[in-house]
Amino acid sequence: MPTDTSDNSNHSNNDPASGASSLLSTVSGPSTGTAPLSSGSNSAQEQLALRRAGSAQKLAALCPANSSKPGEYGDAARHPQTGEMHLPDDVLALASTASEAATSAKLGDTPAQGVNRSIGPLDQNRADGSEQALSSNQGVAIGDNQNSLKAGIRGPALLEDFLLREKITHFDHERIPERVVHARGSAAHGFFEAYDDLSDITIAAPFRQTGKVTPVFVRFSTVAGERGSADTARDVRGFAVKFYTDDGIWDLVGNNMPVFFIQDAIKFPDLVHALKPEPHHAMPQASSAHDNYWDFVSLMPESTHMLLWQMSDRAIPRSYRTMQGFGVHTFRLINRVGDAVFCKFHWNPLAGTHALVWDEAAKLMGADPDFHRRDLWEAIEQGAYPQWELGLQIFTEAQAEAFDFDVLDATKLIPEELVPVRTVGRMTLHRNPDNFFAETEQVAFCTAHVIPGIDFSNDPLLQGRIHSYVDTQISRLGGANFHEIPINRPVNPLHNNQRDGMHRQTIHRGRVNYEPNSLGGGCPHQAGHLGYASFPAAVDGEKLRAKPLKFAEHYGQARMFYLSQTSAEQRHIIDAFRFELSKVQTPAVRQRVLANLANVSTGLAAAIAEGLGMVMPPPAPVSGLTEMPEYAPSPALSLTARPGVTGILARKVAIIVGAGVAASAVRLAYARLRAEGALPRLVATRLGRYTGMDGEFLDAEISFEAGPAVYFDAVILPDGLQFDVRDREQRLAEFLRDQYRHCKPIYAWGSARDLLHALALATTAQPQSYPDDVILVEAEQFDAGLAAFMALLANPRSYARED
Ligand code: HDE
Repeated sequence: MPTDTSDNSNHSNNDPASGASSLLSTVSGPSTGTAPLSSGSNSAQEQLALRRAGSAQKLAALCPANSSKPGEYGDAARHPQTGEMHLPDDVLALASTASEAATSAKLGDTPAQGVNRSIGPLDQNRADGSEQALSSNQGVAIGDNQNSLKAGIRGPALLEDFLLREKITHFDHERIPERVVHARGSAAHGFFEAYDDLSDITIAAPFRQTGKVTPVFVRFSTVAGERGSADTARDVRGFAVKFYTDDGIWDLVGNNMPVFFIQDAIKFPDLVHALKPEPHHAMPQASSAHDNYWDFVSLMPESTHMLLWQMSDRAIPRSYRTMQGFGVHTFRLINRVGDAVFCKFHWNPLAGTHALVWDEAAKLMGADPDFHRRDLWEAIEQGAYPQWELGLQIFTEAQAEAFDFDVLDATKLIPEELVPVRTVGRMTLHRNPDNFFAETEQVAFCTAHVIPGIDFSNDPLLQGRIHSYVDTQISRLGGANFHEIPINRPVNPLHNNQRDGMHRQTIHRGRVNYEPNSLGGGCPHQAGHLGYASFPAAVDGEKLRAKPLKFAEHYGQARMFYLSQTSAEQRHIIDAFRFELSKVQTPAVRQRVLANLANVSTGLAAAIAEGLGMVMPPPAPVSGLTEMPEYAPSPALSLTARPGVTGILARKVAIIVGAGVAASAVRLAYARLRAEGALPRLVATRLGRYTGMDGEFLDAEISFEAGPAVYFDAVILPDGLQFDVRDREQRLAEFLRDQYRHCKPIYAWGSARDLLHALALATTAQPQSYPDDVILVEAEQFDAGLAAFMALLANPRSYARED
């Protein structure tokens, strides 16, 4: 007859006759919960087993049935309940083992209840070897790191050399698969501060109170190139932000352009195959300038808008610090009472939006493939912390329906004139990673990582991304436990019943790894209304593969973008198309691109055709399913709309020095630039000490070979500077020509003006204004000239010289 054991809560911890010997076995116990035989005096071990079993029984008995069940069905399920939870009366009730009180240097303390010690600050994973000796991965001190173990001094190496083998084996496995896109990237730590309390709009933790600070880790990247490719390639830039919020990880995985090439995730592998190096010869690296790419995009007219962004100066940013970021898709924000609004995310750099010019970007690929990585690193080391403001475009579903375009179509943006951007906070990057691999390489961004208050829209691109990112981390980071890599762990406690798998780090206490349970007191229990709840958007319709009609219009916003650019920006777009298409070898592909662009602007298409020596084809047929809306130009789409507010902070200035220059004035200029956060450097033909005209000396910091013109945002030529006759390669002349060609401010005073005249880079001796950003002044006007130069430097580059 079955015995009811539910009343065995009096299974006393110290009752010597309560079945201890049975409990020392791992199978079966007395049906009554009491011992069939008593030894009379229980050992310490038996007493622990009794305590554990007794308290487990008590805990399990608190849950005679699953009280949550009825709430899982029908309307009741709309409001998930908090799971039932009970506390044990004895910590041993939840222990894996009755022996958990045994401690050692390895085991640490007795486990604490309800605590996940594997998360928390990264300190627990940082290692610093200073003042330490070398050791093996097993902690054995290494006496000799120079010689392998040999049989005789000239003899063969021995298989038994476990130190050699451990070291080489680890080395053999140092590389992991690179990201299939966005392989090349750089990252930094920082924090986000909320300007306002947005809880009326969203319960998302970073926006819950004014001044709320949330740690972030941000990775910037290019898309096409491999891990070692050059930073300044023409490309879209990734702008991925991981927020370590009080409510878990939120990843806003965006780009520096607000639209995308395709409308449905199912086309992403095609796009990336076409973009990446061609499969037969694996060329070109980090470049879209090849047949496959233009073949594909010209057959996908929905990419036209994004192509204009990609051919614009946005695709060659001056720095990661000077580009915008966008969440691209429409997301949802949800408040406490469950109301939802739609939202687009914008990051606006306080340093302003600045770009390179193409010739400069191309030269930088050779001179410094790490240009953006170095720039980010150096800015942070210097204390010139990169900052962005976060802006939200908030709109309702009803508003969205009235737009000419579909907000679920990622090839369209919402003009700021239509829905203004509300600034809600600021992000500051203030710490470089300790270790590139552990942090920047192993960070795993996933669009599926959302927190309460943030939800998806039905954008078919976003829907596919929700799957892709988690999936890719599993192969890239070697298994399902990538969330346990320190950089990926949340800062809030995390408890669930997921277990095992490759490289599992967490050591779970207790035997319960399922829910519902009574043996674990029901824990970890479901969070109910405090947990994540998807917005109950209504879904209706047939199961089908199709796009909404508004998705069928591809040119209106491309035209808006083009018309919103300054004439210099438009010229750069034309030049970029000419360059890219000149590298395409199949005339029919070039033809198709032109035919698509003819629908955007005949002027644009004709200018490109002219550069390619082609006759303009007729415009590509349009679907006609949706009228092309007439958008007014949107000034916010020009890079000039955001000059920035941080002045000359982190701008790099070359001060060319040599024997006989006005050294005291150079020192003054250097100090003034530093005082305002710029990074001046003394550049010369060769390193060493130069004595100036006034007897002061200057130590050159970098030579022309190591610091070519493309490294610098501007150049200063001091009085007394001359061409070095020994410099047969004319490096100073080349330096100045590049500075001039790349439209950067130039300041020369006194006799140094002659250098520019000699190179025909300046026409007037002393213009009153500086229309082409070349400042030439007499020696006595050094101060005024420097002030004018610093004012120019604080502004965006002027492209007047190109006209
Ligand atoms: Fe990504 N994308 N993507 N993407 N993406 C990846 O995830 C993918 C898209 C973006 O610094 C991959 O971890 C699909 C749009 C950034 O680590 C992968 C689709 C936007 C990063 C992936 C898109 C992005 C990635 C490759 C179409 C802008 C780098 C490695 C549906 C909003 C994040 C990885 C970092 C990386 C898939 C389209 C941004 C394969 C399927 C649109 C910034 O999962």
